[in-house]
Amino acid sequence: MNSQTKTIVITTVVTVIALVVGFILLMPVFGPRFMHPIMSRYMHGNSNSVVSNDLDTSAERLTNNGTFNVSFKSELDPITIGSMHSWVLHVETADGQPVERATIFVDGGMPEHGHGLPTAPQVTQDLGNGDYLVEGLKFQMGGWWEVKFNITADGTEDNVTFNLIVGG
Ligand SMILES: [Cu+2]
Repeated sequence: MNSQTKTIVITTVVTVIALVVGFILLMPVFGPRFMHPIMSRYMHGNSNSVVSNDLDTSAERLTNNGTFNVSFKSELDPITIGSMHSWVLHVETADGQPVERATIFVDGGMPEHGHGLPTAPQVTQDLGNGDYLVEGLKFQMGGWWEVKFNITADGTEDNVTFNLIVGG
């Protein structure tokens, strides 16, 4: 083989290796979004069995800094895929006193897929006695969802995350 052929072969091999290595390295960055439509069925089947063992899916949890004890009741039980519905969120102090006039923001998504909620749920009513109406919740696919609440009352802010397995 002459030197020109050698150069072409080496260049080709190096380019292919660079592309393969680059693709593998970038998978964690682009993987969840890129693969979502193609792989979602496989990932959901997979994620259900993986996360259900040690995931805390209780409907009552203490906020991250222990400020509030928060629980929810879903209008839909069990929660079905793709159904718009509401929750009633109940907020208490750590020692059980209802927290009224709180400011609450809702966020969430699917941690394993790197996407957020398909809707923008909001607290639309302070029902009194520490109860708040959360409207506009929807989970458009089965699997592990997180629903997060940012709660501020009497100048103290804290956060809580609920885990849901939608669609069993
Ligand atoms: Cu998803």
